[in-house]
Amino acid sequence: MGNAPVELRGFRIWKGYLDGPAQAGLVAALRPVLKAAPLFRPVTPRGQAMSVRMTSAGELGWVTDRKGYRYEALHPSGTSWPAIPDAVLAIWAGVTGLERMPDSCLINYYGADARMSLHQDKDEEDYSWPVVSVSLGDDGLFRIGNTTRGGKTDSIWLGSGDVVVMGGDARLTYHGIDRIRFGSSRLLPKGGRINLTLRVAS
Ligand code: MD3
Ligand code: FE
Repeated sequence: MGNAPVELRGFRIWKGYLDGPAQAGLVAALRPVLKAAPLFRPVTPRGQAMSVRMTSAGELGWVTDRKGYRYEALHPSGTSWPAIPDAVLAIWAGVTGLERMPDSCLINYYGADARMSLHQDKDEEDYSWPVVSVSLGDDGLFRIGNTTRGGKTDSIWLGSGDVVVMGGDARLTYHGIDRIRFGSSRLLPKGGRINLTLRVAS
């Protein structure tokens, strides 16, 4: 679906990969996932509450608390994470062409004042697998840096239905979300931005 991808610092960005009905279908598929595994507000190892709320689907979910950043088989409430919806797996297959499916789908929710500072994704066992991001709802200003801290960065607005693939040399690039344009989309009834991050964690 959609146009050919744009390449930025090794990131493959598919603008409008999902059309309106596909985005709405994805939100509908996420509803039971969020009901079974409610969003929670994670705390960094240093005890700082994150502004993004999150939960996961799949065999493993990414969590952070005083004990550190890691993947866990259980939601903080003690229940297993729900399965990754087929519509989400179809996006992974479509943009990566891989037979191996992700074992983790992190669901990040950004309210009006949420952001995510520049970081690398380094908690996975094998960095040769790509990471795929799906944006839904309000626009988010995505910043891409380098494989080491510092240096020049590029920024790009990610809108609802955009899909980003990061693989190869770009897999360990610093990235983050500076801010969202709250209310820019009508996809989510209460506004905000959802980002799905698909990964092979182990
Ligand atoms: C990084 N989330 O949860 S996804 C994260 O929009 C995270 O919620 C941001 O960074 C968000 O770790 C950005 C965009 C993205 C896409 C592909 C990647 C980040 C990536 C591939 C490798 C590393
Ligand atoms: Fe990340």
